[in-house]
Amino acid sequence: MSFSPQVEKKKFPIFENSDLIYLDNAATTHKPSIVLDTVNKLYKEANANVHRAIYDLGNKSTKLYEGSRKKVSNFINAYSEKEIIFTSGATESLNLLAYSLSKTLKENDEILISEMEHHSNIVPWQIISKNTGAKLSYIPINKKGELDLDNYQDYFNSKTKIVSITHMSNVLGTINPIKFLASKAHEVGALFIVDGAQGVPHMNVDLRDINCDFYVFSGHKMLAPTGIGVLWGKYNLLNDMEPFMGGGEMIDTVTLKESTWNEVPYKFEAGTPNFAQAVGLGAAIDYLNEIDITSIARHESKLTEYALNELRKINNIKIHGASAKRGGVISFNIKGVHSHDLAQFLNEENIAIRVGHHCAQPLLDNLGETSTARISFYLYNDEPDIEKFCKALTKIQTYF
Ligand code: 7TS
Repeated sequence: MSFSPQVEKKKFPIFENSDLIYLDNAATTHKPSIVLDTVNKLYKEANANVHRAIYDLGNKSTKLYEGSRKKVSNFINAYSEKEIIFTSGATESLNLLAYSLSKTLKENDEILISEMEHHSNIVPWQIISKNTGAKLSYIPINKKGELDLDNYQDYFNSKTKIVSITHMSNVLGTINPIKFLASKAHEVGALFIVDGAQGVPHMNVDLRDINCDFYVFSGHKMLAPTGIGVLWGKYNLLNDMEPFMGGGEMIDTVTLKESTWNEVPYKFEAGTPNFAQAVGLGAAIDYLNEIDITSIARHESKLTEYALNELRKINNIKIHGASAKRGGVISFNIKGVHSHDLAQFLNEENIAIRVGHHCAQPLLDNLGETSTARISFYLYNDEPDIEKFCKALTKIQTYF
């Protein structure tokens, strides 16, 4: 099935009566009317706290909230909706995992991540490494901007207990061989976590096929509201883990002496969850299913190929990363033009791109840069967006 980005774009109010060219989708995506309307409708017609109000309104909101959990579960082919934990985003999901799994770590155990991770998949592990004495190691990156797995045996060993790797780099667009990494982690008895913040929004994710143990992502990068994200984990693993936050709903009993925990997933959903945003995520998933995520992946792949060809025609440009397996994210620098000047100039033309270290400073260090310019696509971008963007880049060069 194919779709028209121009037709879809009309369903996003932010683009109404605007010539905005939005190329910062790795940071966050815009919301179609159906998502905004769904959230609005929930507040107007079904606003009551979930899992506690026993009047009609409460039943309605709870049903919608749990319905979203089912939609998420189907979207990523989880074994059961009980394995879907709603969090505020990928960052919270990763912190939850780092905190809860740290209870099983001993001094000299090893945690393995990579040099291309987003800070949210580095800093929580640095914190628990310090707290537990477990060693944090990094898979390096090769010249193409891929994980250097030539000597993977050096990284996966009997001390490795946790491996946590991004599905796709938010700077280079490199798509990592996560199925291979999952099997290598499991061969040494380690748990395998995938940071899917740049995965699920852009490609078909089948958790059973990947065979990872945990997978995390954020709703706002896939057309849903902010403040909602997902932690998926295998049920038995979640069941054995300690809760991250304490509070309402995550308990079974509380006495002055101690508390016992509710069952998974509620054990990990302390307090009033972001139920309106969760319902919005359900609407975003319906929308993505209607277009079909595989068509979106194909569209982004074509657009990336087109953009790379057009960018290569620009003088003095350095495009970072050259992996054959890449998604719709391109980072570059133009000699003689600071990336912040570039972004400001593009802003004058109503073109939105991100510049900076993209919360991936170790990766930027590896590239020998302190800042890059980055464009990232979604389903509503098209070739004319790229043409206008490249034309603006050429104009900037004559200016500087
Ligand atoms: N992991 C990856 C790979 C990401 O790209 C991001 C956000 C996160 C985790 C954290 O997601 P959050 O929703 O919890 O913040 N990446 C970006 C970015 O590239 N520009 O702004 C945010």
